[in-house]
Amino acid sequence: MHYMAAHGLKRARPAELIPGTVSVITARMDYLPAATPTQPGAWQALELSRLTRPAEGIVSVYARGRDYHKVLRARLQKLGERIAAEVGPLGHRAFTDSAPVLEAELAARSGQGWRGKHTLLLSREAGSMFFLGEIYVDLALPPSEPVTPHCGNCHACITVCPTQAIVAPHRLDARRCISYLTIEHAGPIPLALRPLIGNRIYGCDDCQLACPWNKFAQRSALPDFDERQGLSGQQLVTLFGWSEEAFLRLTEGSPIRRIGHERWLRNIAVAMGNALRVGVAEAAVLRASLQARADHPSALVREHVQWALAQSQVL
Ligand code: B12
Ligand code: SF4
Ligand code: SF4
Repeated sequence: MHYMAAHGLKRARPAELIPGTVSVITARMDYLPAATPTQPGAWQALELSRLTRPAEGIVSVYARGRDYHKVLRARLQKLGERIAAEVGPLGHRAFTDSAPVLEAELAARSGQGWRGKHTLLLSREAGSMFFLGEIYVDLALPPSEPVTPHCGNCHACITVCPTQAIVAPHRLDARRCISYLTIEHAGPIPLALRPLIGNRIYGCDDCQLACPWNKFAQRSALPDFDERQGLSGQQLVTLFGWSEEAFLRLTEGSPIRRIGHERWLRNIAVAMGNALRVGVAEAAVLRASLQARADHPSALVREHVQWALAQSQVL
């Protein structure tokens, strides 16, 4: 994530990124798939139950459908054009995680919600299961007001975090966060953190699953975030068996594609090692599947496979 340091204060100063910017229009877009159970608390219970099946891989909810960068940015760009059609010539640029922009902070200051203790933006109407995006415009708009925070004495997200990555309220040590380790981090996953990752193979939702406000999380109005076949409830051995060609085909248009086949195998090997350590009925199949990748051309994959195989001997 060195791009964050590289851009320095440009991230906090919109007019340095896009000269002429005087206002920022912020937006949030819900992403729970349409098929998510509607009873209060039911979707979190369903997601948490996946943690009790260690031979299954968990892909975080936001990544099971189409890549949000494309979906949200295209819609914001269209919105900018429609505003321009109404108000006359308008300089406008849409972003969603596509430029050095402090999205959560802009959203908080403009009243989309408050920053939860897990650092994400949170709203009384929609929990935190939404993406953020914005349009930088060269038009002076009346500013909207921030909302009051509603975390109170709750610290459920801090307590539940498997790696204790939320080191204090509103402070995240990204180096410990499973989302960082499985998505952004390129090298070997630190040994001490591997057992804590469990069966999470892409991203992590735990701090959001624990959050009481997420009983108000909303379903997406779009089909784009509907789950793709094979991305949830899937056995680790099946996902580990994907060839590079299958990985590229099955993750076309999905955010997962960005991590590449090598990191995909690295992540799944960690989850397989964790399943072997806790002892699962599928142990023999898991070991055979790992053995089949023991000579993989990537040293990174080989090392994680060796680690995973060694886990069955720990007890
Ligand atoms: C880097 C990044 C990560 C990193 C670090 C996360 C973090 N909390 O910092 C990692 C890889 C760990 C990560 C994980 C996730 N991420 Co992320 N991530 C980002 C990204 C690209 C930048 C965030 C960032 O700048 N962090 C750096 C810290 C230091 O900044 P900050 O806490 O926001 O702000 C502090 C400082 O900037 C300072 N500050 C504020 N204003 C100013 C002004 C000035 C002048 C100065 C000097 C300082 C300052 O005070 C703030 C409070 O301490 C944003 C998109 C974006 N461009 O904003 C998405 C984003 C935050 N992620 C998102 C999501 C969905 C996730 C995950 C849920 C994905 C998943 N399921 O695995 C997890 C959640 C983990 C968590 N608890 O945060 C969404 C959040 C939506 C929401 N509801 O809030 C975002 C907004 C992407 C999007 N467009 O929707 N992410
Ligand atoms: S995403 Fe997971 S690892 Fe990261 S802070 Fe939240 S609970 Fe912790
Ligand atoms: S779990 Fe509790 S402390 Fe954490 S963000 Fe939600 S309400 Fe705030």
